[in-house]
Amino acid sequence: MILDEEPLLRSRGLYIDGHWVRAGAGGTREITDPADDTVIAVVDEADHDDVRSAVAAARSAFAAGRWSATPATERADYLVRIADLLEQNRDAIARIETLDTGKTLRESHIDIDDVIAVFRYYATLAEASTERRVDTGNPAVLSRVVAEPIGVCALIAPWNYPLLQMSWKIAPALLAGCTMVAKPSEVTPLSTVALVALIDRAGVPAGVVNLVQGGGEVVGSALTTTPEVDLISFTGGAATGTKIARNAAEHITKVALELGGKNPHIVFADAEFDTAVDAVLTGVFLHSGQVCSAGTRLIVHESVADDFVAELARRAARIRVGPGIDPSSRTGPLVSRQQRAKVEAYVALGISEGATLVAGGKRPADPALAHGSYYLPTIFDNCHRDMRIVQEETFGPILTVERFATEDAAIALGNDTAYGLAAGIRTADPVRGERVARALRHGTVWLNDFGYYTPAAEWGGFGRSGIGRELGPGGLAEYQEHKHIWHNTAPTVEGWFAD
Ligand code: TXE
Repeated sequence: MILDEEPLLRSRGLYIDGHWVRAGAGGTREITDPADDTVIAVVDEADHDDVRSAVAAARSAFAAGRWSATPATERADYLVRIADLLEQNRDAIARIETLDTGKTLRESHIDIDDVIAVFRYYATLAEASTERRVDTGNPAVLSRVVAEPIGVCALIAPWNYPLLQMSWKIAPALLAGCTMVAKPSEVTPLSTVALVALIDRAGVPAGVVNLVQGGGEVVGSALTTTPEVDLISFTGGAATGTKIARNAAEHITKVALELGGKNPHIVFADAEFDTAVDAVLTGVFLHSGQVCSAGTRLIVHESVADDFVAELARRAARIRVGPGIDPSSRTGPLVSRQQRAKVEAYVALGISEGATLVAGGKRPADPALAHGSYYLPTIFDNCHRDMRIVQEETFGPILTVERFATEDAAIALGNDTAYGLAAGIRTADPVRGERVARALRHGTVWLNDFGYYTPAAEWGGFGRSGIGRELGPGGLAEYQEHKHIWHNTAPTVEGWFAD
């Protein structure tokens, strides 16, 4: 197996209460490289009892109070140490991520740099005041609202950005003073195992970060049905998010959910043609479209649509699909055969719904790619809002094209989705751009750019894209409770119930 010798993956078990342990019932799972379907590692698979031990470890570490009582600036030092260790192991982790997910090495390097940036960003928030004074109108009363850690957190991540998504949860949870049980996707656990190895090396106290591995039905559900967890932070599919919210309701457990999107990319007639084509292509086909904020719905002005779509189709056919580990590949395979089957079903659906296939729509012909989960960048023209391929998240390299005549129609189309994660606008008119940006009901709007984010700005969705925010100060607040302390420094008899 390719990753047998990787030092960061020396242990592929569970990490509970500061120790690497084997899954109690001896369960294991093979992890495969989607580029050729070979087994690259075998990891442990937890069961209910393992999850119970991990949650108990996090609960007793929280109850002991040492981590939450550690000054935030000291907790920030741990974040910096983790970031330094990630930096030292950047290439090894990028390779692990590429072999596990299929994404290109270049993308994995960008991901790891973003992971490092998120740990460093949250370290800077330690200096921010966690106390807000409130004027009660009574000078004798010292009233303030303080932020405290919410407690034990269940952190559940998906397979498209395994380490990135997990870091968006672990970094603020650590800074807030929480303890946690992390569960990476069973499809792509390896980079999270590596991160936990570095967290251990950084000296984060036992019980603060725990790792369980395994599938959603057993491990995920055990983590999200227990009353011992105070917050569930989940990134994944809408169906699973619904299940988790339902489970959480049983114990009134707080949830933070990021459930994907069906994101419009609106191109006005005055947009600079070449940069708009370039941005639409990257926006939808990066990581073979397995991006929650992928710009999967092109909404283009009717006066430029024919030329625009023709150029997109020409360029899409030239995208070099291949193994992520090969530097000449521009995009890799889908994460699994199962995900490709889902994409293929959507392409068949698009054809049956009457959309016009203008690019892709099949697996690559190259026999060298026959064993991987590859699919060609695909474009459907002549789509309309009632089609399921326009409304549902396909999570693959599929772009749909709709046309519009007026700004109002473009906005109406852009908002005509149950989701609301992200949207893009391309126009040479900044006034119109700002107007449309305000009218779109999406958590992130890019004006003449697409796909960028910064750890300092909140990320999350309107509508069915989820609940809550990650990143930024708002992403830290998810891991905090806010307590109002009313301190009367000169109490007197009020005499409400006077003798
Ligand atoms: O995700 P799941 P799947 C979308 C995308 C994709 C679809 C399905 O459209 O095609 O979701 O993907 C854990 N209780 N996104 O099925 O199931 C699971 O083990 C608790 C969008 O692979 O949502 C994994 O760790 N946890 C998305 C995590 O949930 C459960 C990224 C995500 O898996 C569970 C990925 C349960 N009952 C897919 N069932 C985004 N927002 O970016 C599963 N899990």
